[in-house]
Amino acid sequence: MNKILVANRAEIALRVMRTAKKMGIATVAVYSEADANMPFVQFADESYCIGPASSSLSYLLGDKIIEVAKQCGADAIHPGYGFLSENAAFSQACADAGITFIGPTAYSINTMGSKIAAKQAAKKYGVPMVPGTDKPIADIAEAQEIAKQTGFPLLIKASAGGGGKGMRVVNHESELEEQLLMAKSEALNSFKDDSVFIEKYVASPKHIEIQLLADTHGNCVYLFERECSIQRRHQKLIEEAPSSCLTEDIRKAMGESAVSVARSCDYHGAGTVEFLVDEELHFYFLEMNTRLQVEHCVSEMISGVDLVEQQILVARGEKLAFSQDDLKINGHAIELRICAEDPLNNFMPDTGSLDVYRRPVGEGIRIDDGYEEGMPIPIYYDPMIGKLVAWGQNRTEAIARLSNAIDHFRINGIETTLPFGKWAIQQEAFVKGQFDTGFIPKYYKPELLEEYSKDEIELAAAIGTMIYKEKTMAPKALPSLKSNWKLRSQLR
Ligand code: MV4
Repeated sequence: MNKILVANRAEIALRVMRTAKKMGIATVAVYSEADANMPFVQFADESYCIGPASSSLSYLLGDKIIEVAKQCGADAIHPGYGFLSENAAFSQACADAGITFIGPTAYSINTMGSKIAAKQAAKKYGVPMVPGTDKPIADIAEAQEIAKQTGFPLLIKASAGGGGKGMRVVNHESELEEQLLMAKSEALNSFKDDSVFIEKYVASPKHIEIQLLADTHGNCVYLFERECSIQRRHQKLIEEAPSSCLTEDIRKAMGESAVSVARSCDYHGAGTVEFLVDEELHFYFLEMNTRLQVEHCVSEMISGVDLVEQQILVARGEKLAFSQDDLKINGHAIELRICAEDPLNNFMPDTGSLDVYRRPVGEGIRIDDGYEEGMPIPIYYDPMIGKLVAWGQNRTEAIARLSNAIDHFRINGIETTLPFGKWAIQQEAFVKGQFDTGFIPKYYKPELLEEYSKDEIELAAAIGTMIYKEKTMAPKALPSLKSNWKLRSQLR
């Protein structure tokens, strides 16, 4: 493997290219017209524009990207996350074109892409499941029969859904028929597949996922868990490794179950198995993500393994160079996603430019980002600017380092999730590690962030005074007081 084309953009494109360069492999960027000045385009050895800003006319054009790979002599394609990363047809098209897809086969993607097929495959390997069905619900009579076993509330989920899409809670028998019809029609509209299944509703679960690595020789290891319960609208905001609630026994049981899920679909490469964990620490298989995930960094930091490097080695056909017993958890890592979203306004995507963008530095701090100061955040794509990750010897040290790094991150020109992160990691429930997927709805109110912007308000007032003095005093008296600072309100 001599040249890798990265079929993605921004932070993950950079992340993949860094490892490729480290391994002495040449890199190719493909980019949209909106991304011409992005750091990943500059960083690549070669870059090709593949179309206009809209993803469907650029980053989602599999055939065009394969054509570019052929033309420039790339022998592999890394899809990153999102876009084409879990597209079975694209994995197959790469294989058919003689290009190595750095990811799983179409078979693995298809099996795990259908939640019903995934449950059927995993069940054969004895993976724990939420009580319910692993067959499409044919009619209301069948739904009523299943409801007798699960009780209420129950969940109707779309087989082609995932990540929270196409889920409906049914609280009472009387709503079942209506909800079933709605769920089916919604699934048909969204996914062109109206198959749905039913599960008992697990109240206030924790979301814990297991990072896996599998080679093409039948070896598979787990790189421990990530605690991802701090989410909003199925969008993760904070992830950490390890989880503070697992015992060694449960960690091992979950790891081994995750390996079974991988075996059930003949998996190779990096992948993640998601579990729901209830209050008694019972865990249940949810779904498998057949890609490198945004939050992979925390697993890298506690395991010392470069997951992209391993993806590349596996794609080359090499055997994993380590076994489960070689892997140990070292310290603790916490990641905050820095998104161009306004936590004071329902986390709505915020538009604008990074007028000021200064990264903190410090021991144990890793920043994976995709933009530089002065750049606009395009509206066409995911609003994530980057990720701030802190590692410490233990959870307390990781929290302290993350907190300090948030304080020293300067972003002006756009609202971000930084103040939310600062607030979240100071909450008693977070510090104690006693939280579940209900953390944000239970504790978060925008008003609570006000004290986190206080410093900024004071700073703005001080700058305002300075500008006022500059304007009113004799100009010659204060030649050095010219300020480049602008008030936030003027920037918006
Ligand atoms: C559930 C559940 C409760 N019971 N399944 C949401 C995303 C998708 N991967 C599955 N999800 C859930 N499935 C049963 N049987 C609750 C959720 C859920 C959730 C899961 C993980 C993280 C955040 C969540 C927020 C709301 C609901």
